[in-house]
This record gives sequence, C-alpha cells and structure tokens, in this order.
Amino acid sequence: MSFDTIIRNGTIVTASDAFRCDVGIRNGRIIAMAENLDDADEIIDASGLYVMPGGIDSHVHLAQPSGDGIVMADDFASGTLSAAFGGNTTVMPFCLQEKGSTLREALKAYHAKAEGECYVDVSFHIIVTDPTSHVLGQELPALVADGYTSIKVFMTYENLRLRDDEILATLDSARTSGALVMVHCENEDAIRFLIGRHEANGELAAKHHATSRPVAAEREATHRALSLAEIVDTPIVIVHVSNREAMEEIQRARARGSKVAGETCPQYLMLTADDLDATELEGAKFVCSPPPRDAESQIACWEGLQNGTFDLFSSDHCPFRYDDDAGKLNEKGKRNFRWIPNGIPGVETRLPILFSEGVGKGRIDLNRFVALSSTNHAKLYGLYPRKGTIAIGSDADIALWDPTKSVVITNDILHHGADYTPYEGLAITGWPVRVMVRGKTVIDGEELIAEKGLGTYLARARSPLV
Ligand code: DUC
Ligand code: ZN
Ligand code: ZN
Repeated sequence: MSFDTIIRNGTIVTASDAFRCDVGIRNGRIIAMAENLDDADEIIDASGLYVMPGGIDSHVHLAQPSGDGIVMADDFASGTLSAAFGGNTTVMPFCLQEKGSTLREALKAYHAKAEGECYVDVSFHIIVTDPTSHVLGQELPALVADGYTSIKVFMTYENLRLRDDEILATLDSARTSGALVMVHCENEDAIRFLIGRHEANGELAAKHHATSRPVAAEREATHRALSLAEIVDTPIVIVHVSNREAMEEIQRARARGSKVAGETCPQYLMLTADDLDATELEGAKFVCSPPPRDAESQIACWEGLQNGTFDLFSSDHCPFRYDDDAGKLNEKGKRNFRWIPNGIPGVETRLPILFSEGVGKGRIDLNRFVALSSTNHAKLYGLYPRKGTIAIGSDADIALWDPTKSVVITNDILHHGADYTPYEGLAITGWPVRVMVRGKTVIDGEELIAEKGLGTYLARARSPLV
C-alpha cells in the first residue's frame, strides 16, 4: 500500500481512546492505521506530539452584516486562517436572513462571500429572523434536504428576535423538516427595561452591558425555550450558556426526557463582568452576550464541561475591531454601552485555552478535550464520521499538538482581523503545531503552507438528535 502522507511516532487521541500507531493518508482521507507503515511521498515525524482530530468550531460569526455602520473584523479568509492557526479544520458560521429576504437569498450572498476564500472547511447554520409561511413551509424543508440542517433563532435583539408564537412555528417546522434549532436565550423585554433604567440614571459605561443582561434574563429565556421545545416535541441546542442557573434548566429539561444539547464558550471560563469594568472604554473589548458573569459561574461552567451538561465547547467568535469607528468604539458606542457591538474574537484561542486550562490543569482528560473540541460538534451537526475523529475512512483533518509548548497569548501572534484579544497576556501550555485539512498541511509551526481556497463547503446530514 502506498500513501501520500504517513504520520509516524505520534500518540493518536480520539474522544474515546489514546494509542500509538502510524496514520496513512491518501487522497485526503485516512486509509490505514497500523504500526510501521511505509511508502509515502511525505513522512511526518510526530514524536512527542498528540495526533488529534482537527478542531470543529460549530459557533463562529464571519462577515455577518451587523448594521449601523458596524463591520465585522473577519471575512472568510482571515477568519478561517485564524481558525486554522488555532488547530481547527472546520468552522460553522452563521448565515443571517435579513428581514424581508428569503433564506435562499441569504445563502446565495453568504456563499458568494465564502467562495474561494477559505483555509478550512465550512458549513453554515441559518439564522431565521423572518419566519414567514413561505420560509417555514417551503424553504426550510427543501434546505434541509440540500444539507442545511441547522438553524438559529434569537430571543433577544430587537431586529433579530422571534416572539414566542414565531418560535413555536419555527420549532414546529424544524420538527417536520428535520432541522436542529439552536437558541440564543435572553429575555429581550427584560433587557430593554434594564437598558432604559440605566439610561435614565446616566449609567452608560461598558460595565452596564453586564448588568442590563442579568442571569435571570438568561435563565428565564432558557426555561422558556426548553418549554416551547417540549410543547412542540423537538430537540434544541442551548448555545453560549454562561452560568449555573441556565445549566440547571438544561439538566431539569433532560430529566423530564427532553433532547437538549448544551454549549459553553471560553469567555465564560476565563472572563467575568469585572473585565467590563476596566478603564471606561477598554471594557468594550469584553462586551458580548450573554455577558461574562462571576467566579462562581466560571466554576459552574467547568463542572458542566466535566459532567456532560455541555456537549459543545465553541468560541462564539464574533470579532469587532476595538479602536475603530466601525467597531467597538464607534461614535455612539463610546458614549453609551447599548451601541457597542456584541461579540469578541476567539476562534484561534478556543482550543489552546481548553487544552491548557482544562487538560493541563487536570480539569478534563484528553478524550474529553477531543469530544468537546471536535467529535461532539461533528456528531451533533451531521458531519460524523467524515469529520471529528481519526479513523479509517474519515477525512484526514488532523491537528498535531505539542503539549509542552509554552505560548503567551498576545494579539500580535494571532491571525484574526481584530486589533485586540480579550486574553492578552494569558500564559498557555500546549499549542497546535501542524494542521492538516483533508491531508493537506495548512499550518506548519508559525508558517502558512496552503493557498486560500483549500477549504470547501460541507453539506451536512440531519442531526442524530432530531
Ligand atoms: N450571539 C451570538 O451567538 N454571538 C454574538 C452575539 C450574540 O448575541
Ligand atoms: Zn447568540
Ligand atoms: Zn454567536
């Protein structure tokens, strides 16, 4: 048997096992796993390294229209480049339906932005903001058949949110068409009330972003989303969970028999609301929704990663430049927190943070790291076993990790389009040193090897949860 590439001497780690063998790759797929493989155009020596499935980040925002003169800091080129440098081989960004448009129109525009630009594979979730009878009755079932098998709905943001009757109708359409629904759970009316009160009191600094979106607003919406899903009898994903009370809602729904997946993100492990209370304007760097909470919430989120409350660890990469009129410090944002665009960069730092803080500090083991960073994303969103594992027949999407490599995160070592990282100065042990997408090396050390356009679009099967 001959191969394009053999990876030798590494320790293979999957969501269930860790073992020593060589990996043989041909035509972009893993075709052999055995000792002493020979005969290849390229031999990669992985001594001292972990050979893991490339990360799958199933929650990122790239080139998403943000309104009001605000521009996202990453397009598909910079966002997927940054993803690759962070050990990822697939990302799943959101295609936003603008009100008055169809889902197909939104997809056409979004595909045009991605075409030929990507360094890793991509697959889109669709954000439904205008659930007309045409969208729910005709478009969604046809799109699921075409491999667009997940959607997101918002319970917050005036221009994006769905009301309860619209959520019910959307869940019902998803149930019959086989789409998996992700829900952003925060109570918009409560938030608007609190923003109004802050404004009336002249409390306009970034830190009031956090107090205007309290745990109760997230907990209530989480409970409501789970109840609506139970009424319709369809599974949902609760995304970007920030605190224990929302986690307990997920646990209770599961105990009642509901099918629910849970996701948390690095910001809920590493940041708190105190970060928004930095010197007045700097706090804008940490404005995201739900907001980071407190030290106890960080502990709760680690527990959730350990005990299975969370299936997914995603970045929610949603980058805006800081010192920029089209970013965090836009003219209105400088004066009032409500106009600071919500979201922080993190696609490149997600896995190093989970590895260093999680595996390195003994909070999770290597198998759980792989499950949370790759395998569970592939399974939940219909990409498994093509993606998300190291197995014969799977795509050769592989990250080689040096568990001893020390890196201090600073913005100048990152490849995203933002001009800051919320994790500036964080010391990390463990870093991906080589990243391969379908057998092609994209990143080798600090060097970019591949051409843009290597990444392709992935149609997906239905989620096994639906
Ligand atoms: N929700 C997200 O999922 N990402 C960024 C902002 C938001 O509200
Ligand atoms: Zn969201
Ligand atoms: Zn998001």
